[in-house]
Amino acid sequence: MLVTGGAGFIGANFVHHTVTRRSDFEVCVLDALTYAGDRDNLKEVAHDIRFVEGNVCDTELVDRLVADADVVIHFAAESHVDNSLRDPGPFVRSNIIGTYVVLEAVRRHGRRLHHISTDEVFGDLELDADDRFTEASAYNPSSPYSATKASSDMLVRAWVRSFEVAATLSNCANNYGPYQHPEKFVPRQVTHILQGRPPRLYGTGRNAREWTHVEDHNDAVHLILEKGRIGETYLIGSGCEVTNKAMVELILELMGEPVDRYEKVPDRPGHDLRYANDSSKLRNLLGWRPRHRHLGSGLATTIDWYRENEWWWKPRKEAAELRYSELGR
Ligand code: NAD
Ligand code: TDX
Repeated sequence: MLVTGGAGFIGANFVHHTVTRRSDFEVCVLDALTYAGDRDNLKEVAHDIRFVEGNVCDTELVDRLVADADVVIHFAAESHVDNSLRDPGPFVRSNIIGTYVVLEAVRRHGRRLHHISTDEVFGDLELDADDRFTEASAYNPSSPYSATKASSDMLVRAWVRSFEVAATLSNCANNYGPYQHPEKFVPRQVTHILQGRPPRLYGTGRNAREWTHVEDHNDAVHLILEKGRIGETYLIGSGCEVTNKAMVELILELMGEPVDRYEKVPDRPGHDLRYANDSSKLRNLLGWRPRHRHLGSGLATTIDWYRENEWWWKPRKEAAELRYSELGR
């Protein structure tokens, strides 16, 4: 199994999951080790995998690694909306060109591909409504990040239809869990609190997200690999939808702080209002059930992980906060 982006947050958790639960797979990770990827994230499984430092845009390298694999899981991407607003270039290169390079290699060698994507490709939903994205929702991305992820999905769909590439796709809601970069919402707030600083809430805090534990995301990816139908898309979401304000309050409460001890900061330009996935296709056809159905307990173990792994997040946080200070957020 070739795992692109396997040194990032979700990819590294996927590699841990695969090594510990699926001894039938030999895992090779391809990762460019951008600011978001680190071999530290794979330290515990370093002896069980092959690691190749390289870029998914490198045609020759990707061709060689895909030739050696039976199946490719494509996580590699630039993943942070705020960074895409500062500089969209790396997003266009890694997310669009990178996916094109992977697709062409998979086509040449007749390999199975699973493409990892996001619910952000559908744009956003109205606040205070109860509708959800489905596999049939129209693509309507808002940010440079989501536009490049939408482009990558479109490429995968076209390669399935035109070249009969054996690919499946999944679009997951917001993830949380260990090894998530402190630029992202949950680890940013948790590590702020651990440093005695108030969390930072964008705009009104009414924007809502559906929070899915990374282990549940990765369970779904393995299920789709085993039982998914080629060419199909599956939406992944826990059903735990909360406003950002409620999420900050929950984190503060779990960490024993007053729930109003947060700061409001200027909003993200073009900030998507609400995301929520209807994952009934995945639940009904493939039998997926999230293990972490209770947001409070999933968050509590995640908070513990950050409490115990300051060595991991501290240097990353300093760099991320420098980028945020330039944006006034
Ligand atoms: P991340 O930023 O933590 O990790 C991305 C990894 O990809 C890093 O290890 C990085 O070094 C690597 N990478 C980036 N560009 C590369 C390139 N050109 N060549 C090789 N490697 C490269 O991201 P994440 O949160 O783990 O997201 C992984 C995937 O899941 C992405 O495709 C993202 O769009 C998708 N996704 C993320 C979420 C979420 O909440 N984080 C939700 C849904 C979907
Ligand atoms: O400090 C913050 N304060 C705040 O209010 C940060 C970092 C974020 N926010 C808000 C913005 C969003 O409404 O919290 C929400 C979550 O923010 P992010 O963690 O940046 O996630 P989001 O923009 O929703 O995108 C995430 O989910 C979908 C991932 O980063 C994407 O990779 C994934 O595709």
